[in-house]
Amino acid sequence: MDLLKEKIKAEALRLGFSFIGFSKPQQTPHFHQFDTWIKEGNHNGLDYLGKKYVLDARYQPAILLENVKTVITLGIAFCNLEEVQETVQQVKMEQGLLASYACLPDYHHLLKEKSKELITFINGIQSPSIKSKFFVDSGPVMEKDFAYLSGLGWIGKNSLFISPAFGSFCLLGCLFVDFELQPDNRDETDLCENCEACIQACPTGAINNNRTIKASRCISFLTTNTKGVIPFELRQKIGNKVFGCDICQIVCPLNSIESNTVNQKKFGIKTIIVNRIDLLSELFFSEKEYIAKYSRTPVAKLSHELFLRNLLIAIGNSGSIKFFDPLRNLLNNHPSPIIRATTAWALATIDSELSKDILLNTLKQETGVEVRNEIKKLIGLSR
Ligand code: B12
Ligand code: SF4
Ligand code: SF4
Repeated sequence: MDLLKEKIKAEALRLGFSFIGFSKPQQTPHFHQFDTWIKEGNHNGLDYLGKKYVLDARYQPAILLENVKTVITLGIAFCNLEEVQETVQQVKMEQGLLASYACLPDYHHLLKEKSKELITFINGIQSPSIKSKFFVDSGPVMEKDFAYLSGLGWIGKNSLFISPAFGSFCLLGCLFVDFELQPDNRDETDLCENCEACIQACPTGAINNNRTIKASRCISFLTTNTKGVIPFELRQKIGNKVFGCDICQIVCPLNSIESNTVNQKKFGIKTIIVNRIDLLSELFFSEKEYIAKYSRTPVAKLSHELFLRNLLIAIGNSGSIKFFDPLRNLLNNHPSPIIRATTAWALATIDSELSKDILLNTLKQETGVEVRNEIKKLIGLSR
């Protein structure tokens, strides 16, 4: 390995990255799968992925930085799998679940900050100063495919990148730089073999059999990207998940408990909120309380209104009668039609008989078309 590459690698690991790999800024091996995925309309609701600039950049990544010579892929393994498994097993009827990454400080900032430290280091040993651009979770860059291209692991059937050492509970970023480094060799290992645990466990059947997913059926998409009401037929399948979903990773036999915990500590990431949440108390959160709890986490990308919508789905799925009175109040008084429609659904899901009169009465005064249609559907009236 050349000396510069060795120094960069050592510094990245010292900074707390779990792995680092090097590749050319070339078209990645699965560009055509991505292109087909877009043409088949699997990206519905993630329309930015089908935009020309994204397709152009994924087709030819070199357009993203003038004179780019190398892509450095960086990853952090972040999850305490033991805790996540315990949480999922012990979650109570009146609790909701957040995905594990949602309980950390926002990873976009974390990775960006660490990448800046790495750039400073490189500038200290390289002359002249480098030009670089860092991407994390960014549409134009196929981050998983660059990780694969640099020999760091492979893409599993759940469509996530899997590192043989750290599993899939990791987050990726790509640093484009304008100097040459020897690319790493691709590793063709694929330990998914005959396993299909993720495909079978996915509650919404979102996982295709070609290592991609139907984004619009994925609970992660439904709870973090959907802007209006969540499609009727998928609400019950969301279960108790309020933000994101970890199921296809929890069931994956390749996720290792020890390595992830050790790495989370090394990178200096501390879980800042717990992933089990009390549905009733969060239902009463003011906007201010919501911001106070979630502003530093990835949950903050959701408005309070959409977070409340997600809580209501989990509340409906809890089947607990304890929520009836607060829901009644929301149904009649909340200013948002998204919230009133989802509340009507939650009431009917908890107890269709008991909710019938409440919904009929609401219909007499409700003016929102969407809410009226929802109620009519729930009580079996034609529109
Ligand atoms: C859009 C997006 C989503 C969408 C769509 C996800 C998807 N799988 O397409 C939604 C909102 C649903 C989502 C959910 C999640 N996401 Co997301 N998401 C992205 C984003 C921004 C783009 C992904 C994308 O382009 N999808 C379109 C598909 C077609 O392209 P692709 O995923 O790259 O597809 C590859 C494979 O399908 C593969 N492939 C296809 N066919 C074949 C065939 C063979 C034989 C092989 C080997 C491979 C292969 O090649 C394709 C090209 O790389 C990336 C960041 C990035 N820029 O890469 C993060 C990213 C993928 N997400 C991430 C995470 C953490 C999640 C969640 C786990 C969050 C959660 N806990 O709720 C879930 C997991 C859902 C899942 N099972 O994929 C991480 C994944 C880390 C990892 N280990 O892979 C990423 C990389 C963000 C990051 N910076 O770390 N996400
Ligand atoms: S994140 Fe959840 S809903 Fe999405 S593919 Fe995985 S198991 Fe299915
Ligand atoms: S659960 Fe099985 S098939 Fe799915 S990603 Fe893990 S090893 Fe591969």
